[in-house]
Amino acid sequence: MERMIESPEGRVVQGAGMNGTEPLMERYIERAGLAEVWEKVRAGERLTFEDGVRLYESHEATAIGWMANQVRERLHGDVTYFVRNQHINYTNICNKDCKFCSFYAHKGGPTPYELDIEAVRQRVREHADFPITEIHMVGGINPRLPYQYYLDLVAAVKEERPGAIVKAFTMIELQQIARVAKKPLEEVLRDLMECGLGALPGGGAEVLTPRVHEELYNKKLDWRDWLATARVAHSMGLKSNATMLYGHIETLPERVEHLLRLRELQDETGGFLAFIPLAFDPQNTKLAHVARSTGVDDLKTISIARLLLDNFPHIKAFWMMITPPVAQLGLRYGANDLDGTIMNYEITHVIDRSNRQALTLEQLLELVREAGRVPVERDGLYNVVHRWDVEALPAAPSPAAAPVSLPVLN
Ligand code: V47
Repeated sequence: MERMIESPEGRVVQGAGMNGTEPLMERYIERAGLAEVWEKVRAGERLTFEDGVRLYESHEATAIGWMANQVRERLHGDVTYFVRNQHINYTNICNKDCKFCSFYAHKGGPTPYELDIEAVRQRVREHADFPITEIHMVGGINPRLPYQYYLDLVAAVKEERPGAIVKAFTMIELQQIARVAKKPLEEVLRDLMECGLGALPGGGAEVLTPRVHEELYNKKLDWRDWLATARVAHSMGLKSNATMLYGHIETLPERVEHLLRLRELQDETGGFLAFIPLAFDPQNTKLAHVARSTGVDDLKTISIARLLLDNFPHIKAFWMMITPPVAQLGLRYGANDLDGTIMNYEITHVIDRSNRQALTLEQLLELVREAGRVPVERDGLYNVVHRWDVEALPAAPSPAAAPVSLPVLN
């Protein structure tokens, strides 16, 4: 059965099974014991918790990836988003002691730092010649920072980069800001939005189950409070992302539980833009003995997210965590976004020994095109900045320019 479906880009795209591979793949999927799941995916029916666990327990990554790719193509065709963005981590001082974290300052770990507003401005100015359209800013829970610091931080970045979306503060940071402000969360969000806050990143969700919370990050928000904070932000019109930190102590059913909790909130608010699976990097953490996730697990996690999160428009293959080659493959396993140039990432270190902290526009375009996809540059809210299938790459790096304002797609 073929279906015509409206994509988030507002285009009508062909339904599953239009590329001629369906009969072959269906036989393979049946042999893999996933026929029932495929029937539902094909019919656009919602998958259950049991379906999610069955997918995770299957070793047939190619079958799972193919199904996820059908859904990805239904929604987005070949369109693959990326963003020219910059990450800024304003402090690594944190009182939460999460066992999976190597970023926060502690004895024998990184030296503590706290960027003052001028230093943050300077970071933004370092890339003044580059047309960045998203500034992603997060930091540790640093009890020394007063309310005014956060307001000044957002206002300063917005002033330096008026054309960019300031995507800042995870749910736990927002709760900390409300605590130091001694104001209700709604009021704090309103103040931050007035200063220029445009969206929220997806961090801090970790694995939204009581056991993982208790064992790894019990000083941070638990699943109920993380979701409750996101609910308030969404109700005020702020879009956010959601992540899952996988590949440590969590079980496969716990991953599914996490995804379904996100799906339930998305049904209620529609406020999530993208889901980003974050592969755990054990180096220099209290879980240094844990083996790093494999390429198969990274790809399956992208695919299963695409299949279970039927109400999330975007699934991101975050190249920094899984390496550019695996992220590129992810574009055929359900992902429709690669994140972006990043510029500098301090939470973890890139895992392919290249010590890479950034990708150039040319590298991103090549990754996308080589995967047979169409690169579309977006801003932090998925407004289209430029379709790179219609114009050749300029010979010299493009000059700094504010993106033209195009309609919000989601
Ligand atoms: O919340 C911490 C994770 C997150 C480690 O919204 C670790 O577009 C791996 O949320 N190994 C911050 N991950 C990063 C984040 C993010 C990244 C990219 C895009 C977006 C988005 C959001 O990093 C933290 C935590 O879950 N993290 N330690 C680690 N050792």
